[in-house]
Amino acid sequence: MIPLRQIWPDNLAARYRAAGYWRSATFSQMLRDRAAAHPDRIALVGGTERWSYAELLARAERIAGGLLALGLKPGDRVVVQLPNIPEFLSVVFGLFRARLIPVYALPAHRLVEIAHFARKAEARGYIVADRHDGFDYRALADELRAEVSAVEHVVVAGDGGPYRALADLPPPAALPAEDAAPSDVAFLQISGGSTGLSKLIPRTHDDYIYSFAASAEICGLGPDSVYLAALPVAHNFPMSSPGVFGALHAGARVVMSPSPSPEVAFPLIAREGVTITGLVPPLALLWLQAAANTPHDLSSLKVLQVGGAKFMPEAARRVRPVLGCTLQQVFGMAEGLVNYTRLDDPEEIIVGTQGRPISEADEVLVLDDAGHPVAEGEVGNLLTRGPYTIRAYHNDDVANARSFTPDGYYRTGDVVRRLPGGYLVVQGRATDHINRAGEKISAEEIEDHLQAHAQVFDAAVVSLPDDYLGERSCAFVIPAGDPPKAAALKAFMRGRGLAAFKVPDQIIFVDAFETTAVGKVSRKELRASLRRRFLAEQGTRA
Ligand code: AMP
Ligand code: DBH
Repeated sequence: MIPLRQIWPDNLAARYRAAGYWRSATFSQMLRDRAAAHPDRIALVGGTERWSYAELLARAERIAGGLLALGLKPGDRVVVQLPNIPEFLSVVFGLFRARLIPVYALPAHRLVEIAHFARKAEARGYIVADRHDGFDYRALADELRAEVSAVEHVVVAGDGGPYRALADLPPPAALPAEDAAPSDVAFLQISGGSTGLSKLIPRTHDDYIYSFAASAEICGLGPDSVYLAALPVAHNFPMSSPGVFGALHAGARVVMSPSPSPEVAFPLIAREGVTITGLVPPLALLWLQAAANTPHDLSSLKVLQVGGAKFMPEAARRVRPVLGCTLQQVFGMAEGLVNYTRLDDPEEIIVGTQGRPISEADEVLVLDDAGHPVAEGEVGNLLTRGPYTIRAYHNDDVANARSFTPDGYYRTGDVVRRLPGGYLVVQGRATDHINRAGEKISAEEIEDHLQAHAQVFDAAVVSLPDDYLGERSCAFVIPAGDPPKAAALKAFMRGRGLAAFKVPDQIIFVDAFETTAVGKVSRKELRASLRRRFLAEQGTRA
């Protein structure tokens, strides 16, 4: 197995420890400490379950022993694909306790993505829910095992069907006596995949605990806070900014919402007295609309976080008057750097910026295309390094060469302006991915799948502005002979086992792509020119 590591230069690691950013703690230790300090406090609410801190710990330890008894060995990687159910947390804390490595997949992922994660991480296990949102994950497990035979162990939260149910693990094996080292990689998070397939992001106990503990402080979490996990909790934002881990670190309560829709989330906010939650912009718009005349009492909500994609100032301005709470903009990435507007920032900052970094140790560069720093307030490429930003992806030399500078900065691909005080305004991005309601889609990956269709000669995928999604995906397709029906092409894409959010929202057939005098255009220029021409035509028609 390719070893998991995340290495900062010695001098910086020493500085991060000396400054107290890295606290020499591990996930297992954190949960043990909290369970010892306040065993009976409710940690987690979901469905009909209400677990105290002591109960969460006991369940995690039982799962840890059971997974080892199945034959998984410390160091093995396990793909975890669970929706927002309490078992998400008992499973991942169980994996940490057994020194197994979770690889976080989203419920929306399908065979293409899961097989990619399993291969890249060399996973031996796969933990899923039985069903969620009308989809049977046990069937996906069948397909995965047929494709990636190294995945020997499947465990199912709920009805196991042909597989082992989580509630029916074998009698526990002895747990490892030694805890992981704080500098060890704790899990693999998933990047949105700006070029090609998603990359695996190794995060250490030290760096991740720092990021969510510091986030919890910035977000004002304490023992009386109630955090609603509305977005899929495997995503880095609801996991760690401050997310479910930040909430548990603060001794607060986590409420799992099975869906982010107002119909499901509003009654939970009222019933559980939720004080803070996080949304992507399209959902925030939906909540603003629904909150205007809801029978549910939302007055407990103090902070609404919005991030994952740019929240436009006009919408941002409405949060306080409509919901009666503070907006917090969050601009983060699974690779590390997270920016927040602070709760007591002036309204112009909260509405008009995407916040400033968590840490005074976050190093932020805003550079022009030649690599020179731009003046304050000018637009440039955002690069960063710091105590919780990775130095390398797992098992991906090509991406590493592209995404990191020789002195260890992560090239975020985001184009920003930096204002006085370090506040960032996201202006756009340098790479060609689509940010569809916070889900990042690689143009390249989708073009590859389109080209696999017999009636597709060539395809270019671009983002188009969308009132609701922020951006939607549009595929320009040159047919090979008779064009296929757009609906058939979409069905073909779904049939390839792709997450549904990656299926192009719109397909436009064209006869040819323009070429320059040289007869050759870079994909990037081609996409830009297709987008420009389409928007210009729309403009003239409107
Ligand atoms: P990932 O690297 O897949 O975790 O995706 C992180 C990316 O999401 C960032 O690099 C940004 O492009 C985008 N993003 C996250 N939050 C925001 C935000 N508040 N405004 C604009 N873009 C955002
Ligand atoms: O989009 C993201 O990846 C994101 C957004 C907000 C993120 O990873 C985060 C906060 O931590």
